[in-house]
Amino acid sequence: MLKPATTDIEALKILDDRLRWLSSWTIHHANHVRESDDGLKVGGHQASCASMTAIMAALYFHALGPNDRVAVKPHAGPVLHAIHYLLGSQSRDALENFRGFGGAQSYPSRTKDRIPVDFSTGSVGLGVAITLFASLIQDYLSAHGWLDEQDRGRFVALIGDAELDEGNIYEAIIEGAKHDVRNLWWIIDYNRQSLDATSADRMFERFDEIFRSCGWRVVELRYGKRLQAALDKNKALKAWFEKLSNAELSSLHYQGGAAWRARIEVELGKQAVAFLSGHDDASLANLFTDLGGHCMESLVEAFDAAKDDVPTLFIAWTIKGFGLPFAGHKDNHAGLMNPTQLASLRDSMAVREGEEWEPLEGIGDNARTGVEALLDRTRISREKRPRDFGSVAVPAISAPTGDEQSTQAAFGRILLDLSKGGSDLASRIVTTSPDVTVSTNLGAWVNQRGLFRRSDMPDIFAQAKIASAQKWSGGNKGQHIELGIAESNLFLMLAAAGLSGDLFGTRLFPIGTLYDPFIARGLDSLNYACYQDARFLLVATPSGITLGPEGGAHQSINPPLIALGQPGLRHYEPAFADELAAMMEEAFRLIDDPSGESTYLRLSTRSIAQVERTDDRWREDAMAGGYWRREPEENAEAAIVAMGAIMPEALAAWEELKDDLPGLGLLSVTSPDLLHRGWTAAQAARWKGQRNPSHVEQLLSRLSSSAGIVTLADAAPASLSWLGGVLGQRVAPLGVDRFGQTGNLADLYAAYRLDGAAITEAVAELLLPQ
Ligand SMILES: Cc1ncc(C[n+]2csc(CCOP(=O)(O)OP(=O)(O)O)c2C)c(N)n1
Ligand SMILES: [Mg+2]
Repeated sequence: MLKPATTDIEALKILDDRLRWLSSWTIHHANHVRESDDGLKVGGHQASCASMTAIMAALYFHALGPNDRVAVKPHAGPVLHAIHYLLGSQSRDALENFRGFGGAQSYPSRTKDRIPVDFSTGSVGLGVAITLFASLIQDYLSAHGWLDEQDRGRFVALIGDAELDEGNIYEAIIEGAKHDVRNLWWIIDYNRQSLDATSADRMFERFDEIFRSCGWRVVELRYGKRLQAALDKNKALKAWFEKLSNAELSSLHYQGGAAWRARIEVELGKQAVAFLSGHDDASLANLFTDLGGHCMESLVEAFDAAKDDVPTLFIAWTIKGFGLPFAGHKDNHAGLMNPTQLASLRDSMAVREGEEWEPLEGIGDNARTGVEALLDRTRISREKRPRDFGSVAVPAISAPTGDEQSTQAAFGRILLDLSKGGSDLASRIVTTSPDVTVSTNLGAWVNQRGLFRRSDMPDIFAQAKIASAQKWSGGNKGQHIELGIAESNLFLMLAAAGLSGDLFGTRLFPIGTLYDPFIARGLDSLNYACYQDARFLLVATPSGITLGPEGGAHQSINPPLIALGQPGLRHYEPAFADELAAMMEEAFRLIDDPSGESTYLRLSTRSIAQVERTDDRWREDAMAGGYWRREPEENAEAAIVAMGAIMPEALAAWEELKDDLPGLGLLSVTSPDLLHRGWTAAQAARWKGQRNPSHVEQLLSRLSSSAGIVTLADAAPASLSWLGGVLGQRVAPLGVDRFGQTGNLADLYAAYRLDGAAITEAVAELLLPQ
């Protein structure tokens, strides 16, 4: 009778071959078989796929449970598609259309692929780190009673070794160590090659040390069973093998058995005679490719042995392009087999011509039953998780009272009120900040709701009765996750928390705060969060030169332009507290709306006189991107358009100029982003015959077609200058286009031309004959 374990190992080996074949074929088909209309190279990474088919076979068909979530090395996407193809959850159509419009995506995509993709990947390093934050969110949900024990899982990242150069990985593991992160498996496809060439040897065994010092278990899978046995028998051979540099090793793998023999003969002489005489060239090459990451027994053993929750780094040695003709060649990253090479791989895999897509093609009858049984038993989800986590009521949010307020202070007050209100929404808010909790006004919220820690953290200062405005104790019911100063981590945390519904079936409302200029520090992580449709509220404050004495290093200039070009993120910039309240309400609604998005609020520390409203009419327009703060007369010849914290200057200039310029309007822009989007969407709709003018067109059509507009923003002038393109009106854009400096507001606004004098000059230039 066969032992079941042996059967599984054999079946896994067969599946490893199937994955190597199907991933190679999918890429080949897209490049060499499918018709090309435009002659563009399609591309794909056969070598990067072949490198980790054994690892992925062992993982998906053996180790993963139904709740485990995986971030797949981006250029191994075709292997993931092949896995789902074998499981019946990926269609042949999608594979035939790999990298085509609507086909299987080049890099796994949560939103665009039809198979369940837990985390999108593409920008290397980020997919790795998001798993760590997702694991923290899992602990957060468990601690708050939102996730049952049986629904918890492990978070796995499949990593290219060159990804380890991305600094965001180390920022993440440092943060993870502080939070005692667990249930992580990071598996390195250690093929010692990157995109350009073989990787530097000098980091050898350094990665282990770095991870160990952050509390990780490191498991190195250097040799497969056969190679281990051979090297154990011959110490000289082992020592020699282990001294080979990455480049030497790869070049030998590429050259094959004869090259191994020649090198060993020269360098080991008598010490290796017996060893060499026991192998012909083919068996030598085969033996030396038996590295840990290609040895099914070693992989299964290692995964089986790591079932506790200690975060574990597996370093699985592999050969880039394993089993393919360019295995080990330093230039193989984007290498594609030619049709002859592909045909020979096909023959070696016993795949009949014409049957290339047949899932279990080439598997003999005896083995087939075992393979099918293993596929049946595979525990990963075959379907995308339904979006059925219900919706959360968003209560009306009212503006804090006070004649003079800054938007930053109002933000803190609104959160405090929410906290005291005790709504379902408030219990689902999780705040996070990279060491700027207090200075972005989250303090009062944290005093109410506490820091999140898996184990209790006393506030030592409070215990010692030292006076402080800030309570700083933590426990497992806390709702604020404090991060170190690493903005990339903030965005990855927002990404993970913002996917809590999709990943865990419970919607959280994540709010992250940071200083506006430091958005740029984590920009790719922010883009990454938006790319996979994570939902959150980003509050960036302080902002602009309105920050005054803090100076140029902290005064942001271009984030509104970043937001203008960032899909999935809505920029709002309020001037007054009531606008902010409406925006926060909208932002929460958008988090929960299946077709919503994330929101970026750009706030300020400048306290300004609030408006008295006589009605609510401004609100709808403000939420759409702008409203007339001072209505223009029909066909007015001039308007001031202003955004955010410099509204007092705009209002004062309006007062000053209104008598000389009858009918002068003052447009308050609350979101250049929304106005611009509406404008381009309306244009696109017009091409399809729909004639509804966009909000910005409606607003500006109140002015004469030759009107002059002065735009004013404490930001890059291009944030608003484009308004002139909407109806062809003339624009004088005021804003900040040089680095800021220290100073009081009057001095700074004068120096950077944001004051009344600048507005008057700009209006004059537009309207008076020169
Ligand atoms: C942030 C980022 N920079 C650059 C790239 C381009 N790129 C894609 S793969 C790669 C090298 C990958 O090497 P490795 O991680 O070792 O993967 P392998 O293909 O060897 O498995 C690079 C530089 C990218 N995808 N993301
Ligand atoms: Mg590599």
